[in-house]
Amino acid sequence: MAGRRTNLALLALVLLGLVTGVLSFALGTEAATAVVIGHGVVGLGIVVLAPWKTEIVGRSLRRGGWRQGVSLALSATTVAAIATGILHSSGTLLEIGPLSMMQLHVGSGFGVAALAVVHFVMKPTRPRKVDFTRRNLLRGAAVLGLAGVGYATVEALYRVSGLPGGDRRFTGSHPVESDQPNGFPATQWLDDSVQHLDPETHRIEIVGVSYAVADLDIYDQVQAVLDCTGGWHVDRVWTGVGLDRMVSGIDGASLLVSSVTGYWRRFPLADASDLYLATHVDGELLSDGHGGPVRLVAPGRRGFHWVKWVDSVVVDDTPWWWQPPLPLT
Ligand code: HEM
Ligand code: HEM
Ligand SMILES: Nc1nc2c(c(=O)[nH]1)N[C@H]1C(S)=C(S)[C@@H](COP(=O)(O)O)O[C@H]1N2
Ligand SMILES: [Mo]
Repeated sequence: MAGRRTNLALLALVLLGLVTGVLSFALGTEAATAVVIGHGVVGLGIVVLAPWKTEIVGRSLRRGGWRQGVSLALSATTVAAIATGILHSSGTLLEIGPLSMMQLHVGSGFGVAALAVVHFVMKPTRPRKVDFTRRNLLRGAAVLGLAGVGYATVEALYRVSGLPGGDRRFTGSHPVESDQPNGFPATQWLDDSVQHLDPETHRIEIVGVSYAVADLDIYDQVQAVLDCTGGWHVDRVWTGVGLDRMVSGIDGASLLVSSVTGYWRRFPLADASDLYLATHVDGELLSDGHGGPVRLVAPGRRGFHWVKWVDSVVVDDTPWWWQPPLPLT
C-alpha cells in the first residue's frame, strides 16, 4: 500500500533527521562534513515525500475528529523545522527577536521528533518483512537521490546568488566579520553569566599547583576556529600556554577543566598537547565576555568545550566520555 510506504519512509527520515541534526550540532572536526550534508539531504527528503503524504492526509482529514490536532501540530512543526533550517543555512534571516534561527531550528527539530512519535503511537504502522522488497529499497534510494539533487541545487544557488550561505563552514556555521580581536559574540551555553575576574589576583589551580595568570603567559600560540553551535564561527590566533606543559609526567585518563561558574568539560589526557589555556586573542587581552583572564582553547572541538573563566584543571582516572554529551548549565 502506497500510504504505508510513505509513512514508514517518513518515520525513517524523521529519526535520521534527529540523529544527524544532533551530530551536526556537536561535532567539530572535518569528519562532520558528511553528517551535515546528510542532515540537509534527509530534511529535503521529507519535502520530496510531501506530495504522497498530502494524498494520505487529504483522505484522512475528511474523517475529522479531535485526534487530528496532533497530526496538524506535527505538520506545522515540520514546516517550521524545514523553514528555519533553510533560513539558517542560507543566512537570509539569522534572528527573530531574542532567538537565533538555529535555536528555533533545534526547538522545532526536537518538536518534530516528539510529535512524530506520538503520531506514530496513535496511528501505528509497523514495518513488516514484505516492506523490504527490492522495489521498495529502490524507491527509497530514488527519494534520497532526488533529495541529494535538491541539496546540491540549493548549495549552488547560495553560491551563485551570493547569499551568506555560500560561505558556510563544513559544520554549517557562518563566519563572523570583525577586525576587532574581541569583536565576536560573547555566548553562554544555557544559564552562565559573564564574570569579571581581576587578572592580578585570579588564581588557577592546575594538578594541585596554584598559578597566577601571568605565570601562564608563555606565548604558546595556536590559530584555531571557535565554532559555536549557535551557527557562527571566528578564526583567531590564541596565545597562552599549551596544557601539555602543565601536566607532563602526570598519569591519568582525563583532564577536567572547570570554570569559576561551575561550568566544566572533560578531555582525554592524551589530547593535552592540543589544548591551551589562553590569555590573549589576536594579541589583545581576552575581554570579560570571552572568558578573560583565562579560557580554554580546544581546536577541532565545538565552542561549548572552550571553557571560559578557568579556575582549575584536574587529572584523574575518570574516562573523558563520562560526562553529558552537551553541558547541562
Ligand atoms: C513529518 C512527518 C509526518 C507528518 C507531518 C504527518 C501528518 C499527518 C496528517 C496531517 C495526517 C492526517 C490527519 C490524521 O489522520 O490525523 C496524517 C495521517 C496519518 N499518518 Fe502521518 N504524518 C507524519 C508522519 C507519519 C509517520 C512516521 C507515520 C507512521 C509510521 C504516519 C502515519 C499516519 C497514518 C497511519 C495516518 C492516517 C491515515 C488514514 O487515516 O488513512 N505519519 N499524518
Ligand atoms: C527531524 C527534524 C529536522 C528537520 C526536518 C531538519 C531539517 C533541516 C534542513 C532542511 C536544514 C537545511 C539544510 C541545508 O540547507 O543545508 C537543516 C539544517 C541544520 N539542522 Fe536541522 N532538521 C531537523 C532537526 C535538527 C536538530 C534536532 C538539530 C540539532 C540538534 C538540527 C541541526 C541542524 C544544523 C546544525 C543545520 C545547519 C546545517 C547546514 O547549514 O548545512 N536539525 N535542518
Ligand atoms: N564558563 C563557561 N564557558 C563557556 C560557556 C559558558 O556558558 N560558560 N559557553 C561555551 C560556548 S557554548 C561557546 S560557543 C563559547 C563561546 O565563547 P565566546 O563567548 O568567547 O564567543 O564559550 C564556551 N565556554
Ligand atoms: Mo556555543
